[in-house]
Amino acid sequence: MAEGSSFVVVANRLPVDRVTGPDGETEWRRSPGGLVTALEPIMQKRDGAWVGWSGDAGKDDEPFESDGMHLYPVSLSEDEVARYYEGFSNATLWPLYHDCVAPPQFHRSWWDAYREVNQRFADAVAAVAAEGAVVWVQDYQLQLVPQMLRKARPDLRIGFFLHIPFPPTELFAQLPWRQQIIEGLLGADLIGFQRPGGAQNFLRLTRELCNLRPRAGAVEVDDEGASRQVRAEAFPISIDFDLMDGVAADPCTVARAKEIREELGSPAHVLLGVDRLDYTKGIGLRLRAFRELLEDGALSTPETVFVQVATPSRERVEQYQVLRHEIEAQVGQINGDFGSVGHTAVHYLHQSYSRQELAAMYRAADVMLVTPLRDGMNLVAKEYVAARPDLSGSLVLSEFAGAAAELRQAYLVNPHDLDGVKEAILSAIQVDPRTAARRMRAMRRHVATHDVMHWATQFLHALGVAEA
Ligand code: ADQ
Repeated sequence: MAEGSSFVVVANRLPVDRVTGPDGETEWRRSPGGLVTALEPIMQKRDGAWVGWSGDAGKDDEPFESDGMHLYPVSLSEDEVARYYEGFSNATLWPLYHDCVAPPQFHRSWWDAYREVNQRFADAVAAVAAEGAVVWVQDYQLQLVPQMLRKARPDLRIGFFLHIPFPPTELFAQLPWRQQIIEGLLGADLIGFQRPGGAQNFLRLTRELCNLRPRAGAVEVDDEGASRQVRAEAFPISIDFDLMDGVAADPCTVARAKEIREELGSPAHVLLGVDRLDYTKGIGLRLRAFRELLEDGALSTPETVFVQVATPSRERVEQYQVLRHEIEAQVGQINGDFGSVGHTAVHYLHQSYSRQELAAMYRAADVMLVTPLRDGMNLVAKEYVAARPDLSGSLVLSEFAGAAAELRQAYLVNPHDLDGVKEAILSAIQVDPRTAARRMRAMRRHVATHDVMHWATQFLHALGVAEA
């Protein structure tokens, strides 16, 4: 194969969104996100291609160019979106991989769609990858792609990165198709996880389900008589620190942060949560902790306000509709009990924001609450740290977020321990500015030196891409 790209990224979504203008014309706009930022230099240098779904069901788009990348849309029918994406990916794998904090649903027809769609992605990559190309497969929606691709194209070097946790073996064992998933992943040369525990869980499963003998972060597999090594390691993902730091330091952002505080009624303390509206993020527990602090009289309104940004997410999946009602009811009750005319206790914002507005919110908040029940990494925690160039502000962080392993100077909490969360919130509010600055400086130093470019480079080096 003479033509094709020597570097191919494959992810459920393309790194662009279709936007429709006022006259009905459509164009592609780059979606925000660290992944594409981190990969852009290498994509440009190596004539990179990105294979992914456009986000619209039933659309058959032609390949196109964007920012020096070749984009190859994979089409999905309405029915496939329902079974492969909303079903198997988001109602089976997502809860299963997040400690079953919601019950995973197992349906054979969802699995069939997952397999078929993974095959379509693998075929699309096989068609665009040059001889000996490097392919980087992203995330839980595409776990069968490495094996499917290796079958079609044994010449490729294949990496896989899982953005969410990889569960303990006892939970993973519930999956009726557990062996197929492990075998699917074993098609890769390198499998990246957010935390070392994920890699260990995976390697243990290769022994339990596939009778392999993992050793020292790797396992040998048999490829039609030839032995091949598969490595499993942790590569904690991160953010573009300089970008967030720069936006947050911009005088316009500083002015906007001041304005936000004024709009909130110039309270003494602003607490902030920013999450996709997802049951893994612990939004309900956090609201309960805040409510109890108001009930106890440890905090009061209007001196303290809580801003919760809950980004719309997976709105067609039933569990998410239920969650939205629950959170909105909780917010309504707190505001009914503790608000007054002109003063709201919880400002609940079910919207998306620009990077600059998010940075202004981060800068406006004295205490950032990141309390997931389980989270692969949690980039919001790292963004908050990057958005505090003046070293003020405190981070309350769940020990069940991958980020907790790096941001040790945060107020680490077990989100199930309501009293512990309440104590941490109070400590974070009452901390003296010098201690806060010391903690923030240490966290910023870590994120600045472990940014998303560092993550991509480490992964690609381990995969054997010399010039990454
Ligand atoms: P997510 O579960 O989506 O990611 P997270 O890591 O926090 O969680 O990333 C969310 C991103 O969305 C952040 O960059 C944040 O700024 C942005 N965002 C949130 N609300 C927004 C809003 N209202 N408007 C605009 N932007 C908003 C999954 C895993 C994580 C892992 C990441 C990356 O679940 O554990 O950290 O992938 O691997």
